[in-house]
Amino acid sequence: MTVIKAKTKGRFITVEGGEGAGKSSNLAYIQSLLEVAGKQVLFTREPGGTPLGEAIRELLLGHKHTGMADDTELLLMFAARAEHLQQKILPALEQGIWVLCDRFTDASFAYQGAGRGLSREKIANLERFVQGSLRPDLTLLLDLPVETGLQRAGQRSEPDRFESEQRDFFEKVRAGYLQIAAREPDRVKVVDASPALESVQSQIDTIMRHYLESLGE
Ligand code: Z5A
Repeated sequence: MTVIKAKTKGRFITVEGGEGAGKSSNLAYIQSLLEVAGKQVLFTREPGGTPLGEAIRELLLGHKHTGMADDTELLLMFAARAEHLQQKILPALEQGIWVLCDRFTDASFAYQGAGRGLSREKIANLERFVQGSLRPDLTLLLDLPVETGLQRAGQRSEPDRFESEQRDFFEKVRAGYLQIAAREPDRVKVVDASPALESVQSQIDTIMRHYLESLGE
């Protein structure tokens, strides 16, 4: 059995947000801020990040299994996550590499928990099983009204299985994310993602600067 170490040398930063929140638009910016600060950064994403994880992502996002049971969806998210942690995230952190991840377990609490209605306890059990005590060091939550996010996302191509959900689902997801941020204000920093990109990046800049200063780096 692999023992997951709680203390690692690199830092683990995750970026979360609802539909069309602008994660993709801001991840390269966050990576560049870290690199300018002298960090070696591994950028990755969930679900996915490994060959097996990307295969699971196709099952989850594609339209082949539209009637997938909620428990199956949750277990597939955590199966991809277990592979991602063991094969990619933990080895990088142990080498002192900073890991920047597009979504992580907060997404399971927001989408499968708040969105689908699965119990927090069920998800927390899987979190403990798959991650041990490992949690992100810092999470940026890009928050914006559902309507704005859907309008932005609507400008893109064919919706995936999640993007095909109704507005009510995304409202629950947003509320779920904001609850996590309220519970863990030290780890989860909320960014107002509704203004122009320049203003969003200025907020991100402040958060990252404070975080690096708090580490004395
Ligand atoms: N999921 C889950 O259910 N449980 C889990 O545990 C995990 C994930 C890990 C895949 O995620 C799905 O998996 C996701 C949740 C679920 N489903 N959904 N929805 P994903 O992250 O790959 O997919 P996504 O959420 O759809 O992300 P995305 O497609 O990459 O969108 P985004 O990164 O947030 O947005 P964007 O592409 O950067 O921006 C959208 C558009 O808005 C684009 O045209 C931009 O140019 C524009 N934009 C961005 N920022 C601005 C500003 N500030 N002003 C104006 N326009 C802007």
